[in-house]
Amino acid sequence: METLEQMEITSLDELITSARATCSVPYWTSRGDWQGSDTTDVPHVWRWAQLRPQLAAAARLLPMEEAERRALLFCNPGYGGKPFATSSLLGAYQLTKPGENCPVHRHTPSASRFLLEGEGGWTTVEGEKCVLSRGDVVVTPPGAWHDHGNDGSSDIVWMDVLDLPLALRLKCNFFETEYFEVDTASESKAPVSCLSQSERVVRDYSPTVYGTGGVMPRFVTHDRSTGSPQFLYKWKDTKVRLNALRDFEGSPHDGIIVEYINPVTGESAMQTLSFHMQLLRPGEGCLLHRSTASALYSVVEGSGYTEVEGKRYEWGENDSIAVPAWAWHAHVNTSANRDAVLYSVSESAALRKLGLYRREGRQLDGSIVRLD
Ligand code: 1HN
Repeated sequence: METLEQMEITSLDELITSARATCSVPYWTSRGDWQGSDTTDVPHVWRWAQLRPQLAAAARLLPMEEAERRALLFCNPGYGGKPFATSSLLGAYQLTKPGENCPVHRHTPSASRFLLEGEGGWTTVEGEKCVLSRGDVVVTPPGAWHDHGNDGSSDIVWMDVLDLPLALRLKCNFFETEYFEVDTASESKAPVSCLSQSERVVRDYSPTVYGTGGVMPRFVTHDRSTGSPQFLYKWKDTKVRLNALRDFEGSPHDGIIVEYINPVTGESAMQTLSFHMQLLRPGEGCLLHRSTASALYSVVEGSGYTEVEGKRYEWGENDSIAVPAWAWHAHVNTSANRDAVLYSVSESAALRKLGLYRREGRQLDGSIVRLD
């Protein structure tokens, strides 16, 4: 009997069979398998009016000790029930009752919270207690210790966005929960295991040090994380900037749009995630555009719709909208007298670093231009 290696291959079909038997495949038979994109996520809106009552039920029925996090994870219908909002982003609405907290931990995925409801919710990031009001953003860079809680008198709800699906696909998703601090009050200087961090810098450190663009103290270290040294971005500051810009023409594709940045480098606020806030003036409709990054939006103010690949997705306050990568989309503020404001998170920062970011837009005459 001839071995596989000894058999002479006399046809292309035999070659294919022989190649498969040795775990290879002829290039010319496999092109369809890897050309294009394997993204399966679809546009979707998670409606606040539908999910908020479910969170209330979870608050009523489930003690925090059993939930660990009282979060409703967004499942993109394109992923058959997996908790991925888009190909790269995990999103969730999370409710924390007064007095509850989530123990300190750190992980490789980049994470962010955006406060939707209530006062007194906080995340302590590397010893900075960031107390959130509606519209505030807090980022927890990879490897930064963080714990959460609610010191207020009513429930708080925020939207979590993490690049966990991206980290999973890159096989670098790690979580750690063993956190130690030296108890300064005790005789022994041995580190002890802690569930929460002590505050090591003053409240509102981030907005105090970095909140005014254009000036920055030169007597503090900016080396605080793998990304931005600013962890907390206040909505009141962003709102002032958006209003100051409202009479500019803005972007035809995104209206009056600003990006949350690392104040030291001017780059995106995180190594992998970018954060934007955009103002759509009354009646403003944007032109279609698409990018290689997916995005998850939260409606801060107003109402309107996003057209994605020819279909309209209506939205109102606190709704969350997933726009898949490379999908043509445009936002429209349908109100004649009210602003619409959209917050969004995308993985474009990661793609830019990898040289994989690309953006295209349609012009008024229908032609397509490369934007980035
Ligand atoms: C979350 O808030 C964290 O606290 C980690 O960093 C993982 C997974 C799903 C929803 C929320 C965090 C999470 C999460």
